[in-house]
Amino acid sequence: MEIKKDSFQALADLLRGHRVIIQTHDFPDPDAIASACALKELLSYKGIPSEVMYFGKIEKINIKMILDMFDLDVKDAKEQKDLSADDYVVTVDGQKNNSNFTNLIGNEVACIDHHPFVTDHPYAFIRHEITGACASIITHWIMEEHMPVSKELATLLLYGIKMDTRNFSAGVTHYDITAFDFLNGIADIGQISHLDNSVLELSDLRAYGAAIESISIYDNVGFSYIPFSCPDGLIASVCEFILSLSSVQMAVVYAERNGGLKFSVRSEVPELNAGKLLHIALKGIGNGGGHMSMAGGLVYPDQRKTLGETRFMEAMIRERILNAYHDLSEEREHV
Ligand SMILES: [Mn+2]
Repeated sequence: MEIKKDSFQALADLLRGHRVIIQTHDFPDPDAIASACALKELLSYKGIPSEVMYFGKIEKINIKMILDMFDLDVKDAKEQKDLSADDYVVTVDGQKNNSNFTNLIGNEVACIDHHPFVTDHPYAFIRHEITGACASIITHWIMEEHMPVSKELATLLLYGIKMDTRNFSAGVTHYDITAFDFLNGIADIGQISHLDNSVLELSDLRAYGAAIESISIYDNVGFSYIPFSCPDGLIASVCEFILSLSSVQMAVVYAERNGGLKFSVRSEVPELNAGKLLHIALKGIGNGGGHMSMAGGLVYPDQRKTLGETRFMEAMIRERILNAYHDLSEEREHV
């Protein structure tokens, strides 16, 4: 029997006999955690031990909850003193050289991902499928290998797929649906709704409160300032919340950060690149960048001082963003 180059069997053959590290991206989300932990179980089912690691931070409450709920062993790579160049690293839900993938000491031999393939790293094994969630790829492997699936594992995988496809509304393929169909019969739907209903920590409300207090809307752009430091994930969540206002098509939220300012932008303005906008807006006082619909950035501490006290700073930021907005809109009309 010929083994397909990107089959689970080919991956197992490659990894057998080596120390295996499954690496997620630096700020793992439910899809990354589900994919990595389910792969660990599948490998272990085939007699191959492995460890799941990330290099970054776990910030969101729902991630802390799934680690706890399903008793998952996910390690912080920064705390591992025994990593070696001989370790075989499998990058899951991302690729080596992605900006959110810190390079581990080990040898990246395999990649399993559902994002557009951009790396030129010479992986020995690649399983790439453009689909809604990476967890769907692992689920299909589990189905093909006839691995018995516990309620917990099915719940975790289903939650990963659900989160990465925004409740099956974004980027879903038939491949995700067949994975869902399989998991749905086993998973604990009560636990999924408990996770759905537990996205905020009490302390997060301070950030939401500050953002609501300071919100101002110019045209269809909503601005909010949070006068204290908070994690990137929380600023992004607040930004999505501001974007959910019907009168807002672009949300700009920024928070104090080590003497500077940390920015998050979310946009649903068609054909206007949020990354480009933030890059232009922060030129000379910091840096910014990102994608079409989401962007992040920083104002450097020495430049933050030159913006003056709060109300001047807020006005200055607004002006910079709106100018960049209008410049880009005009550019777009002249194409
Ligand atoms: Mn993903």
